[in-house]
Amino acid sequence: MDFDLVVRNGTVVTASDIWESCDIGVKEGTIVAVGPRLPAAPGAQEIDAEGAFITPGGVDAHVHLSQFYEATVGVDIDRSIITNGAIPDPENFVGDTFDTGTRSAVAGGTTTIITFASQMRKDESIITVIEDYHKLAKDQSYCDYAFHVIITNPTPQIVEDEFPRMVDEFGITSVKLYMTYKPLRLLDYQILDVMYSARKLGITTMVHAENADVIDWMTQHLEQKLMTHPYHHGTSRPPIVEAEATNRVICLAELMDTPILLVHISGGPATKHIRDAQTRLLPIYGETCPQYMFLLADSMRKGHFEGAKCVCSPPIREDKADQDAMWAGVKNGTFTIVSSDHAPSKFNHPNGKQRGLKDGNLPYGKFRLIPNGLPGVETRVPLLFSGGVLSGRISPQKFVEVTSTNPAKLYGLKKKGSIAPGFDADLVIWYPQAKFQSFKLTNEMLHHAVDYTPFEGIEFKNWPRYTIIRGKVVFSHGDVVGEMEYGQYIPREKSLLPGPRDVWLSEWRP
Ligand code: DUC
Ligand code: ZN
Ligand code: ZN
Ligand code: ZN
Repeated sequence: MDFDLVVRNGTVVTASDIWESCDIGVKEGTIVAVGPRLPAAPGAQEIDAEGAFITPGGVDAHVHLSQFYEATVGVDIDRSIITNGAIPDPENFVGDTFDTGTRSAVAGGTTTIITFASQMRKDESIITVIEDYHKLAKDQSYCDYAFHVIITNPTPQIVEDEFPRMVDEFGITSVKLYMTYKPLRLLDYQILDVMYSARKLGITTMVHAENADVIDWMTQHLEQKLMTHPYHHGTSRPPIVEAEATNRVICLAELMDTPILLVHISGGPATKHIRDAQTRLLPIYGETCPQYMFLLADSMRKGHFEGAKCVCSPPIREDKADQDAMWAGVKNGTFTIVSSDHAPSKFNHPNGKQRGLKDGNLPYGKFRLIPNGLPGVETRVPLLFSGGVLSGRISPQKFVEVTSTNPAKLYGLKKKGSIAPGFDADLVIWYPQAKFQSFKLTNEMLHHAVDYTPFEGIEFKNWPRYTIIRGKVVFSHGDVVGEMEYGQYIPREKSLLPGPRDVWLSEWRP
């Protein structure tokens, strides 16, 4: 057959199957054949997988690029000064823009990201926000990309008039909302406004579930006791804070009969609420992240301010039982997806200030002033492969399911997330295991624009050898060889996973 590319002799993994000695035939960026010894016409590019694993390109459904992070800091900010289109002060942005963030993505086997177009100003049209982010991303992305919209002010104009346009004109079928952070959070009343419209339109609502008042109260009392070291970021929001908000928003979603995804779940108690809801067949989905599977808070105690490198929300937990609950939740299906929540800022700012260390009076800073979020778009897939599959904790199929297939299905990326005819030829070819020399990660090996990784020193037993997007090699043997203009915007369909059940509480029916 006349293929453009044939990948030969791989161990091809999908979310359900493994085929050894398998070839993949690609024509015009699409997979057209999968099977043994595919006959290829001369002229086709050939890549020998040498028996190594071939997995679908990673789909990272939770990535922040070019996003103003000041709002995650515990101070009131004047949101009217913020615009998404222009970067007033790079220090106030997440560490990565589209070029560096997506370069990092492909170097770690991720071929599609879903990143956030974030409504910042109180009165801002989300159509303008989406257009602004399109400008930021256009010709600046090494990988394919799609958008979620963050809603911080769900006016009737937005939920009634702009949501339908968001779905129909832009192919955006998911929104994220926050239950915490003063400048971002929605009250329960507003969450219902979003859900009511989301249900009608087939939108999936992503929720950052933490109880804002508890966090504020705890933070204030910790500051009075001078417990302001970065480590105490976790003290200010123990697992029950996440569990309460998770349970509350599940109740709201049940009332509205609408699918939600609980983003970046970190603790066992919240996981249990999600599991219980799923057992009752509610369309409740869960996401966790590698930082909650691989890190524990103890490492944050070191140094005066070093712990700031691991400040994210929800926090990295101190109890191993929470970490174990993340792995159990991945294995038993409670977590539909594992995403990076890549939301970094530099540890050492160009202006000499350290990450959030804005109060020079305290040698260990104030955790309240540290922007929340970590880099991780490059390490997600290799961590799950090395620390999950090769360490015997999850099967190859489960790895594919949570890093690629499910995020594609959940968010309506119809041609992403599998290796089968008709799908985009987005592939990761790994090293043959016998040929791979394990190594310990250092930040210099990574391709983001951030000056640290929270996963420094972790051992990797494999790493993507080739990353291929729509039939084109974009990363090979440690080098990014793709071009920044190559990544395409992917308009999305509605979720392919189960949605509303048409079951109502009391006489309420919309
Ligand atoms: N939530 C995110 O999703 N990312 C970074 C910070 C946060 O709180
Ligand atoms: Zn969040
Ligand atoms: Zn302390
Ligand atoms: Zn996030």
